[in-house]
Amino acid sequence: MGVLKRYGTKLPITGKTPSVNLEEGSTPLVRLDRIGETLGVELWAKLEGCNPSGSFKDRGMVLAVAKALEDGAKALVCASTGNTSASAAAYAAHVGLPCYVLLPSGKVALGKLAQALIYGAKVIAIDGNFDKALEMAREAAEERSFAMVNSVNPYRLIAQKTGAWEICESLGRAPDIHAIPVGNACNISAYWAGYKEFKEWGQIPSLPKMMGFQAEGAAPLVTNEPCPNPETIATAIRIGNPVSAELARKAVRESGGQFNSVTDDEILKAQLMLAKDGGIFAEPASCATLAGLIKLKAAGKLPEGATAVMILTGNGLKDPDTALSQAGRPIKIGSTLKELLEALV
Ligand code: AN7
Repeated sequence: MGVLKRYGTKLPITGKTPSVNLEEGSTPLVRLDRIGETLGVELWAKLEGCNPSGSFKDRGMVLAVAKALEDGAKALVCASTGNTSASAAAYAAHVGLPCYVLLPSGKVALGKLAQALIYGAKVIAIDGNFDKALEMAREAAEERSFAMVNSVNPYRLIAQKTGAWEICESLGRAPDIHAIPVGNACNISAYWAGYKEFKEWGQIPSLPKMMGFQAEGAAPLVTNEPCPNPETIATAIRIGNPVSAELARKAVRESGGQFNSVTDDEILKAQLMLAKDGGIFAEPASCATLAGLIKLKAAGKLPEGATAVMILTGNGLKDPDTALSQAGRPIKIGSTLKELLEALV
Protein backbone atom coordinates (compact mmCIF):
# COMPACT_ATOMS: atom_id res chain seq x y z
CA MET A 1 0.00 0.00 0.00
CA GLY A 2 3.01 2.32 -0.08
CA VAL A 3 5.04 3.67 2.83
CA LEU A 4 2.99 6.84 3.33
CA LYS A 5 -0.25 4.85 3.57
CA ARG A 6 1.07 1.98 5.68
CA TYR A 7 2.90 4.17 8.19
CA GLY A 8 1.33 7.58 7.66
CA THR A 9 0.27 8.00 11.29
CA LYS A 10 3.90 7.58 12.41
CA LEU A 11 5.33 9.96 9.82
CA PRO A 12 5.30 13.79 9.67
CA ILE A 13 2.43 14.03 7.22
CA THR A 14 -0.01 16.94 7.34
CA GLY A 15 -3.31 17.60 5.60
CA LYS A 16 -1.29 19.49 3.00
CA THR A 17 1.14 16.67 2.18
CA PRO A 18 0.30 15.26 -1.25
CA SER A 19 -0.06 11.49 -1.38
CA VAL A 20 2.78 10.01 -3.39
CA ASN A 21 2.83 6.28 -3.94
CA LEU A 22 4.81 3.89 -6.10
CA GLU A 23 3.87 0.98 -3.79
CA GLU A 24 7.30 1.12 -2.15
CA GLY A 25 8.06 -0.74 1.09
CA SER A 26 6.40 -3.92 2.39
CA THR A 27 9.36 -5.81 0.94
CA PRO A 28 9.81 -9.56 1.48
CA LEU A 29 11.67 -10.90 4.50
CA VAL A 30 12.98 -14.25 3.35
CA ARG A 31 14.40 -17.02 5.54
CA LEU A 32 17.60 -18.51 4.13
CA ASP A 33 17.97 -21.91 5.75
CA ARG A 34 20.83 -23.29 3.66
CA ILE A 35 23.11 -20.32 4.30
CA GLY A 36 21.84 -19.97 7.85
CA GLU A 37 22.90 -23.53 8.59
CA THR A 38 26.42 -22.82 7.34
CA LEU A 39 26.61 -19.80 9.64
CA GLY A 40 24.88 -21.45 12.61
CA VAL A 41 22.22 -18.74 12.79
CA GLU A 42 18.57 -18.20 11.88
CA LEU A 43 19.21 -16.06 8.83
CA TRP A 44 16.76 -13.67 7.18
CA ALA A 45 17.17 -11.40 4.17
CA LYS A 46 15.14 -8.21 3.72
CA LEU A 47 14.79 -7.85 -0.03
CA GLU A 48 14.95 -4.10 -0.50
CA GLY A 49 15.72 -4.71 -4.16
CA CYS A 50 12.00 -5.44 -4.53
CA ASN A 51 11.19 -1.75 -4.15
CA PRO A 52 9.89 -0.01 -7.30
CA SER A 53 13.25 1.43 -8.35
CA GLY A 54 15.06 -1.66 -7.12
CA SER A 55 16.65 -0.33 -3.92
CA PHE A 56 15.94 0.71 -0.34
CA LYS A 57 16.13 4.38 -1.31
CA ASP A 58 12.45 4.46 -2.33
CA ARG A 59 11.28 4.32 1.31
CA GLY A 60 12.84 7.65 2.19
CA MET A 61 12.47 9.18 -1.25
CA VAL A 62 8.69 8.95 -1.25
CA LEU A 63 8.45 11.20 1.81
CA ALA A 64 11.22 13.55 0.63
CA VAL A 65 9.39 14.04 -2.66
CA ALA A 66 5.96 14.44 -1.04
CA LYS A 67 7.43 17.12 1.24
CA ALA A 68 9.21 18.81 -1.69
CA LEU A 69 5.83 19.06 -3.44
CA GLU A 70 4.19 20.34 -0.26
CA ASP A 71 6.88 23.04 -0.02
CA GLY A 72 6.36 24.04 -3.66
CA ALA A 73 9.76 22.85 -4.93
CA LYS A 74 10.38 23.44 -8.63
CA ALA A 75 12.89 20.60 -9.08
CA LEU A 76 14.80 17.86 -7.28
CA VAL A 77 18.55 17.55 -7.14
CA CYS A 78 20.84 14.86 -5.74
CA ALA A 79 24.31 13.38 -5.96
CA SER A 80 24.50 9.64 -6.10
CA THR A 81 26.54 6.48 -6.42
CA GLY A 82 23.54 5.29 -8.46
CA ASN A 83 20.57 4.18 -6.40
CA THR A 84 19.56 7.56 -4.99
CA SER A 85 19.56 8.93 -8.52
CA ALA A 86 17.42 6.06 -9.82
CA SER A 87 14.95 6.55 -6.98
CA ALA A 88 14.83 10.35 -7.20
CA ALA A 89 14.38 10.16 -10.98
CA ALA A 90 11.54 7.65 -10.63
CA TYR A 91 9.58 9.71 -8.08
CA ALA A 92 10.27 12.95 -9.94
CA ALA A 93 8.81 11.38 -13.07
CA HIS A 94 5.85 10.01 -11.15
CA VAL A 95 4.88 13.40 -9.74
CA GLY A 96 6.01 15.47 -12.73
CA LEU A 97 8.99 17.38 -11.34
CA PRO A 98 12.29 17.96 -13.14
CA CYS A 99 15.22 16.05 -11.60
CA TYR A 100 18.95 16.72 -11.79
CA VAL A 101 21.38 14.04 -10.72
CA LEU A 102 25.15 14.30 -10.25
CA LEU A 103 27.12 11.09 -10.64
CA PRO A 104 30.81 10.22 -10.32
CA SER A 105 31.73 9.73 -13.98
CA GLY A 106 32.33 6.10 -14.98
CA LYS A 107 31.67 4.77 -11.46
CA VAL A 108 27.95 4.02 -11.53
CA ALA A 109 26.62 0.53 -12.30
CA LEU A 110 25.01 0.17 -15.72
CA GLY A 111 21.44 -0.55 -14.58
CA LYS A 112 21.32 2.50 -12.31
CA LEU A 113 22.55 4.78 -15.07
CA ALA A 114 19.93 3.36 -17.43
CA GLN A 115 17.25 3.98 -14.81
CA ALA A 116 18.10 7.64 -14.18
CA LEU A 117 18.19 8.28 -17.93
CA ILE A 118 15.00 6.45 -18.87
CA TYR A 119 13.02 8.07 -16.04
CA GLY A 120 13.97 11.35 -17.72
CA ALA A 121 16.34 12.89 -15.19
CA LYS A 122 19.05 15.22 -16.40
CA VAL A 123 22.16 13.18 -15.64
CA ILE A 124 25.38 15.06 -15.05
CA ALA A 125 28.58 13.01 -14.72
CA ILE A 126 31.25 14.88 -12.78
CA ASP A 127 34.98 14.42 -12.81
CA GLY A 128 35.21 13.49 -9.15
CA ASN A 129 33.92 10.99 -6.60
CA PHE A 130 30.57 10.86 -4.79
CA ASP A 131 31.74 13.02 -1.90
CA LYS A 132 32.66 15.82 -4.32
CA ALA A 133 29.37 15.38 -6.23
CA LEU A 134 27.44 15.72 -2.97
CA GLU A 135 29.22 18.93 -2.09
CA MET A 136 28.44 20.36 -5.53
CA ALA A 137 24.80 19.23 -5.42
CA ARG A 138 24.28 20.87 -2.02
CA GLU A 139 25.69 24.15 -3.27
CA ALA A 140 23.65 24.06 -6.47
CA ALA A 141 20.45 23.20 -4.57
CA GLU A 142 20.97 26.24 -2.36
CA GLU A 143 21.78 28.52 -5.28
CA ARG A 144 18.66 27.48 -7.23
CA SER A 145 16.31 26.70 -4.31
CA PHE A 146 15.78 23.15 -5.56
CA ALA A 147 14.81 20.36 -3.17
CA MET A 148 17.89 18.39 -2.14
CA VAL A 149 16.91 14.73 -1.85
CA ASN A 150 20.11 13.16 -0.59
CA SER A 151 19.98 11.85 2.96
CA VAL A 152 20.96 15.30 4.25
CA ASN A 153 17.22 15.79 3.66
CA PRO A 154 15.75 14.82 7.07
CA TYR A 155 12.63 13.23 5.53
CA ARG A 156 14.77 10.55 3.87
CA LEU A 157 15.97 9.30 7.24
CA ILE A 158 12.56 9.55 8.87
CA ALA A 159 10.73 7.40 6.33
CA GLN A 160 13.67 5.00 6.05
CA LYS A 161 12.80 3.86 9.59
CA THR A 162 9.86 1.95 8.10
CA GLY A 163 12.26 -0.85 7.17
CA ALA A 164 12.93 -1.56 10.84
CA TRP A 165 9.22 -1.44 11.67
CA GLU A 166 8.41 -3.94 8.93
CA ILE A 167 11.06 -6.37 10.19
CA CYS A 168 9.71 -6.17 13.74
CA GLU A 169 6.15 -6.69 12.52
CA SER A 170 7.19 -9.71 10.42
CA LEU A 171 9.29 -11.40 13.12
CA GLY A 172 7.14 -10.27 16.05
CA ARG A 173 10.35 -8.90 17.60
CA ALA A 174 13.66 -7.37 16.57
CA PRO A 175 16.44 -9.68 15.37
CA ASP A 176 19.50 -10.24 17.58
CA ILE A 177 21.82 -9.08 14.82
CA HIS A 178 21.09 -6.47 12.18
CA ALA A 179 23.63 -6.65 9.33
CA ILE A 180 23.70 -3.73 6.92
CA PRO A 181 26.04 -2.23 4.31
CA VAL A 182 27.26 1.27 5.13
CA GLY A 183 28.11 4.03 2.68
CA ASN A 184 26.79 7.46 3.54
CA ALA A 185 25.49 5.88 6.78
CA CYS A 186 21.86 7.02 6.46
CA ASN A 187 20.29 3.57 6.39
CA ILE A 188 22.02 2.19 9.50
CA SER A 189 21.14 5.37 11.42
CA ALA A 190 17.51 5.20 10.34
CA TYR A 191 17.13 1.50 11.19
CA TRP A 192 18.51 2.12 14.67
CA ALA A 193 16.12 5.02 15.20
CA GLY A 194 13.26 2.84 13.98
CA TYR A 195 14.09 -0.06 16.29
CA LYS A 196 14.48 2.28 19.27
CA GLU A 197 11.10 3.87 18.61
CA PHE A 198 9.39 0.49 18.35
CA LYS A 199 10.91 -0.44 21.72
CA GLU A 200 9.80 2.84 23.29
CA TRP A 201 6.29 2.25 21.95
CA GLY A 202 6.27 -1.19 23.58
CA GLN A 203 6.11 -3.07 20.28
CA ILE A 204 9.34 -5.07 20.82
CA PRO A 205 11.08 -6.18 24.01
CA SER A 206 14.72 -5.91 22.91
CA LEU A 207 16.99 -4.21 20.41
CA PRO A 208 19.38 -5.72 17.87
CA LYS A 209 23.14 -5.29 17.68
CA MET A 210 23.85 -3.06 14.69
CA MET A 211 26.60 -4.56 12.52
CA GLY A 212 27.69 -2.15 9.80
CA PHE A 213 29.82 -3.44 6.94
CA GLN A 214 31.95 -1.31 4.64
CA ALA A 215 34.18 -2.22 1.71
CA GLU A 216 37.82 -2.33 2.69
CA GLY A 217 38.80 0.37 0.17
CA ALA A 218 36.05 2.72 1.41
CA ALA A 219 35.87 2.14 5.15
CA PRO A 220 36.03 5.51 6.94
CA LEU A 221 33.88 4.23 9.82
CA VAL A 222 36.23 1.32 10.41
CA THR A 223 39.47 3.31 10.17
CA ASN A 224 37.84 6.27 11.94
CA GLU A 225 39.05 8.84 9.44
CA PRO A 226 37.71 10.09 6.11
CA CYS A 227 38.92 8.13 3.11
CA PRO A 228 40.04 10.63 0.44
CA ASN A 229 40.14 8.14 -2.45
CA PRO A 230 37.48 5.47 -1.84
CA GLU A 231 37.68 2.49 -4.18
CA THR A 232 35.62 -0.71 -4.33
CA ILE A 233 33.83 -2.94 -6.79
CA ALA A 234 30.71 -2.24 -4.69
CA THR A 235 30.29 1.20 -6.30
CA ALA A 236 27.11 1.92 -4.30
CA ILE A 237 29.21 2.27 -1.15
CA ARG A 238 32.25 3.93 -2.74
CA ILE A 239 31.97 6.80 -0.26
CA GLY A 240 34.81 8.35 1.74
CA ASN A 241 33.14 10.87 4.01
CA PRO A 242 29.72 9.68 5.21
CA VAL A 243 27.18 12.41 5.94
CA SER A 244 25.57 10.48 8.82
CA ALA A 245 28.85 9.22 10.33
CA GLU A 246 28.08 10.52 13.82
CA LEU A 247 24.58 9.02 13.94
CA ALA A 248 25.92 5.72 12.67
CA ARG A 249 28.69 5.63 15.28
CA LYS A 250 26.06 6.27 17.93
CA ALA A 251 23.88 3.44 16.61
CA VAL A 252 26.75 0.98 16.74
CA ARG A 253 27.89 2.17 20.19
CA GLU A 254 24.43 2.18 21.78
CA SER A 255 23.49 -1.21 20.37
CA GLY A 256 26.76 -2.93 21.31
CA GLY A 257 27.41 -3.60 17.63
CA GLN A 258 30.42 -3.07 15.42
CA PHE A 259 31.72 -1.69 12.13
CA ASN A 260 33.76 -4.08 10.04
CA SER A 261 35.23 -4.05 6.58
CA VAL A 262 35.19 -6.76 3.95
CA THR A 263 37.35 -7.07 0.83
CA ASP A 264 35.99 -6.89 -2.71
CA ASP A 265 36.85 -10.55 -3.08
CA GLU A 266 34.80 -11.45 0.01
CA ILE A 267 31.90 -9.37 -1.34
CA LEU A 268 31.96 -11.21 -4.66
CA LYS A 269 32.12 -14.62 -2.97
CA ALA A 270 29.15 -13.67 -0.82
CA GLN A 271 27.22 -12.50 -3.88
CA LEU A 272 27.75 -15.88 -5.51
CA MET A 273 26.77 -17.72 -2.33
CA LEU A 274 23.57 -15.70 -1.90
CA ALA A 275 22.61 -16.47 -5.47
CA LYS A 276 23.60 -20.14 -5.58
CA ASP A 277 22.64 -21.17 -2.05
CA GLY A 278 19.82 -18.71 -1.44
CA GLY A 279 18.23 -17.99 -4.81
CA ILE A 280 18.74 -14.29 -4.25
CA PHE A 281 20.52 -11.92 -6.58
CA ALA A 282 21.63 -8.80 -4.73
CA GLU A 283 24.01 -6.10 -5.87
CA PRO A 284 27.60 -6.16 -4.55
CA ALA A 285 27.14 -3.50 -1.83
CA SER A 286 24.26 -5.49 -0.34
CA CYS A 287 26.42 -8.61 -0.25
CA ALA A 288 28.85 -6.91 2.14
CA THR A 289 26.34 -8.04 4.79
CA LEU A 290 26.77 -11.75 4.12
CA ALA A 291 30.51 -11.31 3.61
CA GLY A 292 30.58 -9.60 7.00
CA LEU A 293 28.61 -12.33 8.76
CA ILE A 294 30.91 -14.96 7.27
CA LYS A 295 33.86 -12.99 8.62
CA LEU A 296 32.31 -12.71 12.08
CA LYS A 297 31.60 -16.44 12.07
CA ALA A 298 35.23 -17.22 11.20
CA ALA A 299 36.35 -14.98 14.08
CA GLY A 300 34.03 -16.80 16.50
CA LYS A 301 31.98 -13.62 16.94
CA LEU A 302 28.65 -14.86 15.59
CA PRO A 303 26.60 -16.35 18.44
CA GLU A 304 25.24 -19.82 17.62
CA GLY A 305 21.49 -19.82 17.05
CA ALA A 306 21.13 -16.02 16.93
CA THR A 307 18.53 -14.45 14.66
CA ALA A 308 20.25 -12.31 12.03
CA VAL A 309 18.65 -10.06 9.43
CA MET A 310 20.65 -8.88 6.42
CA ILE A 311 19.44 -5.78 4.64
CA LEU A 312 19.89 -6.56 0.96
CA THR A 313 19.72 -2.96 -0.14
CA GLY A 314 19.73 -3.28 -3.91
CA ASN A 315 18.73 -5.63 -6.71
CA GLY A 316 21.49 -7.64 -8.42
CA LEU A 317 20.18 -6.70 -11.86
CA LYS A 318 21.44 -3.18 -11.36
CA ASP A 319 25.02 -4.28 -11.87
CA PRO A 320 25.07 -6.99 -14.55
CA ASP A 321 28.72 -6.31 -15.43
CA THR A 322 30.00 -7.32 -12.00
CA ALA A 323 27.72 -10.37 -11.88
CA LEU A 324 28.84 -11.58 -15.31
CA SER A 325 32.48 -11.16 -14.36
CA GLN A 326 32.12 -14.11 -11.98
CA ALA A 327 28.98 -15.97 -13.04
CA GLY A 328 30.36 -18.12 -15.86
CA ARG A 329 29.07 -18.15 -19.43
CA PRO A 330 26.33 -19.97 -21.36
CA ILE A 331 27.32 -23.26 -23.03
CA LYS A 332 27.02 -22.81 -26.79
CA ILE A 333 25.72 -25.67 -28.93
CA GLY A 334 24.12 -26.12 -32.34
CA SER A 335 20.52 -27.11 -32.76
CA THR A 336 20.51 -30.92 -32.47
CA LEU A 337 19.17 -33.05 -29.63
CA LYS A 338 22.47 -34.97 -29.56
CA GLU A 339 24.42 -31.82 -28.74
CA LEU A 340 21.84 -30.84 -26.15
CA LEU A 341 22.01 -34.22 -24.40
CA GLU A 342 25.78 -33.99 -24.31
CA ALA A 343 25.45 -30.61 -22.62
CA LEU A 344 23.05 -31.90 -19.95
CA VAL A 345 25.68 -33.23 -17.60
C1 AN7 B 1 22.71 -0.77 -2.64
O1 AN7 B 1 22.74 6.00 -4.17
O2 AN7 B 1 24.65 6.57 -1.39
O3 AN7 B 1 24.86 3.96 4.20
O4 AN7 B 1 23.94 7.72 -3.70
O5 AN7 B 1 22.97 2.01 -3.02
O6 AN7 B 1 22.54 4.77 3.74
O7 AN7 B 1 24.43 5.44 2.26
C2 AN7 B 1 23.76 4.50 -2.07
C3 AN7 B 1 24.04 3.79 -0.95
C4 AN7 B 1 23.98 0.42 0.56
C5 AN7 B 1 24.63 2.56 1.56
N1 AN7 B 1 23.54 -0.36 -0.42
O8 AN7 B 1 23.58 3.13 2.27
C6 AN7 B 1 23.54 6.59 -3.43
C7 AN7 B 1 24.02 5.92 -2.20
C8 AN7 B 1 23.21 0.17 -1.60
C9 AN7 B 1 23.34 1.54 -1.83
C10 AN7 B 1 24.13 1.78 0.41
C11 AN7 B 1 23.83 2.37 -0.81
P1 AN7 B 1 23.85 4.40 3.18
